Amino acid sequence: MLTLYHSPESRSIAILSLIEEMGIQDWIDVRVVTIPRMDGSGGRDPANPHPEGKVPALVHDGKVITERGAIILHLTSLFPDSGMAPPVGTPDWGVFAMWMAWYQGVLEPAFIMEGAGVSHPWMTAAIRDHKTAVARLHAALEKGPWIMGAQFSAADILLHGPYAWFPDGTPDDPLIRDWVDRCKARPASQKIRAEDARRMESLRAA
Ligand SMILES: N[C@@H](CCC(=O)N[C@@H](CS)C(=O)NCC(=O)O)C(=O)O
Repeated sequence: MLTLYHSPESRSIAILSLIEEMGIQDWIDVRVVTIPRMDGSGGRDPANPHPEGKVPALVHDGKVITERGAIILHLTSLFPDSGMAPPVGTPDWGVFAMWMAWYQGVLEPAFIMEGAGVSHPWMTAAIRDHKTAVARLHAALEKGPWIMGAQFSAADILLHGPYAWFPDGTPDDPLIRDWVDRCKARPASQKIRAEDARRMESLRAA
């Protein structure tokens, strides 16, 4: 049994979009939980099994899986016919797994560091900076039109996320901006975002 813990308008929307793109909605029970929000609203939800009270959390037969990259690897491996990732064990799958790890370990931290105006030699040595990460994105998209090449994949869902949320933080690079727009224009993304906005409204009204 698979259960996804989700909170509206948060990082877990990437997993909802993935589920929609994969067409595996019938296999996953989605539970909406609250999280503490930056504006002081919300709060940790005792129903959420994430060890830090965050979202997303995927529970598979009692095992708790957190971190979007890991959840994406798990779901795309469990449902290999969905077309959202290369076949497990192929060189392309290795590249796909690389993008998952690179997002979590490099792109998002570098994006946050830039937004926070923080720089430190230890951070720069370990993860470089947003500009360097953007150069890598640009190089992948030059071969594009998607991160993995000709085919849209879960790598696009994960990697375009911060730019979809924070347009002001999106690099002034037509290749990247057009890619973000293409990701946002996907019917699955539009549907999930509209549903999520409604969920957020009812949460605020509650
Ligand atoms: N590294 C995690 C980050 C998860 C995360 O930070 N989620 C935010 C939502 S956008 C959250 O749950 N925040 C609530 C909190 O900080 O307690 C991932 O990629 O899944």
